[in-house]
Amino acid sequence: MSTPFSDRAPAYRDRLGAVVERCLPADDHYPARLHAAMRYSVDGGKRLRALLVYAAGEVLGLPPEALDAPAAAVELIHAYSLVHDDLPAMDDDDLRRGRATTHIAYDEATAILVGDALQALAFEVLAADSATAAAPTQRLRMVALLAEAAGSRGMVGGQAVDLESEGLDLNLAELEALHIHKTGALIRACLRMACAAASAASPDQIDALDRYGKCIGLAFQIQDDILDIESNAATLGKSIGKDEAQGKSTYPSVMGLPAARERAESLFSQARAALEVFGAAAAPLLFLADLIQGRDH
Ligand code: GRG
Repeated sequence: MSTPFSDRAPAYRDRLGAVVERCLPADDHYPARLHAAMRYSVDGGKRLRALLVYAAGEVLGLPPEALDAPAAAVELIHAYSLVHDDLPAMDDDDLRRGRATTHIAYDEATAILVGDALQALAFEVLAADSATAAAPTQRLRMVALLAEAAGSRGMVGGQAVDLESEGLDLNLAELEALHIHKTGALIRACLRMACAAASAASPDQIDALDRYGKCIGLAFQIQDDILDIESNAATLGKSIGKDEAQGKSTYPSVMGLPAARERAESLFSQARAALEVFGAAAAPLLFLADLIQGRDH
């Protein structure tokens, strides 16, 4: 690819939007209100996880048609996690992606069902989206990878520990384990699913992308902790200062703001270094490391 990935990122976001739109039942499809609420919940967002899937695919020499299902599936899982995280029983938030959270715009029961249905849809898309060019064995591998990352040994497990830990002072190792599960696992799965779609990926390449995903995933959450203190609701599109209000341990609270920044910077450097095996072909993922590192929301 001769043009920089930054030029193609908007087209990938549009592509992802079209894939999701194709996979979501129409707003007037029975039951209409649930489908409208699902669409409402998936709309917006930076689509960073989908971009990671497409960028990793480019690095591995894959066409986007091979990656549409995993890109859409990870965004559907991510959207479900945000809807459930915002519920009164969890983070109890009324603002997400710059507008009312799903349980405020609709109601709590609908928001629970939206999350349930988005999760099921993610696996349906991976298994059966006929427009995606993937062999049955590749789809099966992607289903297993996403299920592990989203479930109790990944994101849901991290969320459970996060809720149990409110009001407790976690040490750094405990906090890191929580973040690696809650946020890191799904981000890491983006890279792992792209590898699953690439039958020619070597063990070295798979290992390099996994190390990149692990570092980016943890750095992403440390940044989130920092933005929760330093940003504002208008920029973030969600409430701020919640970690402290809920008595949550964060990187800044455990190690101080300057050390938290240094830790994130070091992880971004490690992520970039992991890509050396790809030479110039690593450019799309290097761009995303810059984009994520420089994000303000
Ligand atoms: C409720 C099962 C369940 C899981 C929740 C990921 C998560 C686990 C909760 C989200 C809480 C949160 C705000 C975590 C910080 C990291 C994060 C996932 C931020 C949101 O991701 P972005 O910035 O969001 O990529 P957009 O809206 O751009 O897609």
